[in-house]
Amino acid sequence: MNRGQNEAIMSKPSGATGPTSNKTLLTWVADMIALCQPDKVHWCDGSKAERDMLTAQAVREGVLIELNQRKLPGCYYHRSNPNDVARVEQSTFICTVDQVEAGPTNNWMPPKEMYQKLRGYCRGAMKGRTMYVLPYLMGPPGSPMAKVGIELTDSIYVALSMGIMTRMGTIALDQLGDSDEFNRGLHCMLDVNPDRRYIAHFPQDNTIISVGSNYGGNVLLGKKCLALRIGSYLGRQEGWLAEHMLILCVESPDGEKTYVAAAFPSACGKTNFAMLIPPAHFKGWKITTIGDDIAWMKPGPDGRLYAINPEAGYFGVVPGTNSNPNAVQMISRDTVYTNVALTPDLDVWWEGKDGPPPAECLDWRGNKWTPESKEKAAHPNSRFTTPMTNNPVLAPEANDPNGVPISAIIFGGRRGDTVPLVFQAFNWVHGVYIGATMGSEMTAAAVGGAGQVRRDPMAMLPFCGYHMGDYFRHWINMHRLIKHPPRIFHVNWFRKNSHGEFLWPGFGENMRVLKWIVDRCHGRTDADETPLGWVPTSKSLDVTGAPGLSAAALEQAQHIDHEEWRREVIRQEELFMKLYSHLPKELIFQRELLVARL
Ligand code: OXD
Ligand code: MN
Repeated sequence: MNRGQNEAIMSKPSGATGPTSNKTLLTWVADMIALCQPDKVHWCDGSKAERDMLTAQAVREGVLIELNQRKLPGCYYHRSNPNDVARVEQSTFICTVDQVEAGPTNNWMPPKEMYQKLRGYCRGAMKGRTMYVLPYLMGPPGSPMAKVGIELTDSIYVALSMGIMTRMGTIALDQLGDSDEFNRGLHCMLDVNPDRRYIAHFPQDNTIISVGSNYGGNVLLGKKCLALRIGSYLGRQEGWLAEHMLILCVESPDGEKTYVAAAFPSACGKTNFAMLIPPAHFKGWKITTIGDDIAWMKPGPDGRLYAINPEAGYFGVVPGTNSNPNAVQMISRDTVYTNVALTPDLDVWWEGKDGPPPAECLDWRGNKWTPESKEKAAHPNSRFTTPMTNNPVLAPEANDPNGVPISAIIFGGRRGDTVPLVFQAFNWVHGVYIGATMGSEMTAAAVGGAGQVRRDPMAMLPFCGYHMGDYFRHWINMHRLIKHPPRIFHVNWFRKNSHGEFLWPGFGENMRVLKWIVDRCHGRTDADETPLGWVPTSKSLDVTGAPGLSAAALEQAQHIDHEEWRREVIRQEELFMKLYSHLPKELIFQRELLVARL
């Protein structure tokens, strides 16, 4: 970008000017400028020159630290406010006119009241600051499923991160044209104070206002806010599904491609699974990634369910990444690291990273750390933000505007007990029941409660933008629109023995389960019927050469204990009671059938 152009977009705020003739957009931006009163307004075009300029500025301002460019070319380091390291579900609101629409699993406030409160916080909040106008596209360009959002933010970290996570800039304005159908997002950091932290969604206005935070999940508005909360609301109206799912392709040695979507709660290994490296035994098999966190799925003209990944980058949990060489390679360049530890030679470190710990470094808070320190050097929810094009196994289909046809949907939680390694639903409604009753131990991705088992239906508890009971109804209804529905499965990689050791080796070895799932989808492998669903026969799960997996451990990993399951059904009851008035009767029948089978 030359200097002249740059000055044009770094203009003094003057109402309705910008690199678009879209009147609705210009008017809305002008209104927000009048409200927030920034000193400058920068419309982002998404170019490389702009990125370089903003990165240099962020380094000058101390928002980013340039990492060792010899070891980590194009990589930068960010440390967040220590009070702002994860999603805050207690500050996340769905503001529909009628509280019933938001349902009992969401925080709610009437839109009028919330607008008033947040407009109060935003008034003059950008004085002395720059407002970045970020037009962004969720989905491949030209896709009929893609959506446009505009995020206004006073955070340069957000501007740079949205440039990685979405197709940001002119490309989005081109897709939008003169349409008034875009998500309106406003983000003001304020003083990053938990007492004035709100992530408020107004699904009826396709609007989001986020204040008081600078943590990705709260402020990269395309991700959880638009792609899931507002997306799920729009999906119900328009006949599609917005899901917290990775999308991967399993390619066989003879080139057969099977597409799989999988919903796991936050920080349960979705990114790792999406770029899994098959063990040597699976010579010629390949996994490629379409998406690592979010799937938008819509019935296609051939009666199959088609999925796109609306995102263009990955915002992943760093600790645990080094178990996957693809992921290690992916984050070795052009990546922003947040809240890991910083070594004296400007490298990054986290607990569990290969090699010895540094003799000394700065922890995620910026304090001196040595291996004797009691605290962790990296925050357990430290993150990388990296473009999907860095992924060595990125599927070319990630850019296909039509998406990919899904053959299998996998639900999975983190459960130390009760839940077997893998089972398959008897049919779609049974699959919806399995997804609806999913439980998982909470992780560091959200503030509070880590380790406790909670019901997390379809891994969407924190992300469903309307009544969860209506969401289940929408899932059941979708069946009518899909002539060839995906098969539905449940997995649990995290079951432990009585010594607290994992029974299943996990990581790349998950390919063994994936292969069984794919074979089931193509009707070419056997299964045994159990009360929970179909499970692999003793011969159909290929465990040849699985490291450290004894027959006894596998048996334990797959064991169904009827007593434990009776208790599990009682625990599921709590969520069902909460949703009772909107709970599809089909799910109550499924529950009765399960009890009868136990
Ligand atoms: C995420 C999350 O960041 O689920 O993807 O919290
Ligand atoms: Mn997620």
